[in-house]
Amino acid sequence: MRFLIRTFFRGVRLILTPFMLIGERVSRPRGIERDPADQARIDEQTQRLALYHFPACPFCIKARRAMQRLSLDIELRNAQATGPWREELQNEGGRLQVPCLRIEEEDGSVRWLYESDAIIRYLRERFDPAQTTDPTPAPNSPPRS
Ligand SMILES: N[C@@H](CCC(=O)N[C@@H](CS)C(=O)NCC(=O)O)C(=O)O
Repeated sequence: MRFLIRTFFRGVRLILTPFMLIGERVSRPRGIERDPADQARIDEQTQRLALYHFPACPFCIKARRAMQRLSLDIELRNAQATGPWREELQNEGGRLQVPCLRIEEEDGSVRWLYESDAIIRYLRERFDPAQTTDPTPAPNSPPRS
């Protein structure tokens, strides 16, 4: 029975995947524009971030759209297929759930942030100039510079 249910959902996902990917592409939000020096500074910071995702997961699409809106060049690591990213997410992150943002802190320590809403909140707090007055900081958010 479990096998049938899993196969059913796998089939649904297979059918929906191209539509979701096309939808994401055609409705890609316009990213905010920064002056080149600011963007270069942000690009340097985002080198320490990586998003573990599945291409057609709706929660991942939501997180990727937030990244596009904020013009963030964050490495995407596809954890759907068996491979190093999937293993790393499971072993080091603690569970196989996407999206998950791997955050390398200034001191070299690594934090794994699960839940699309928490990820988006973290990115907005850190990189959205319009959010800097948000009175409710994300858990463990870094000090603002
Ligand atoms: N509440 C979570 C839900 C995330 C979620 O359900 N992700 C699914 C993919 S869409 C997942 O990781 N499933 C694990 C699996 O399929 O192995 C969020 O908002 O990030």
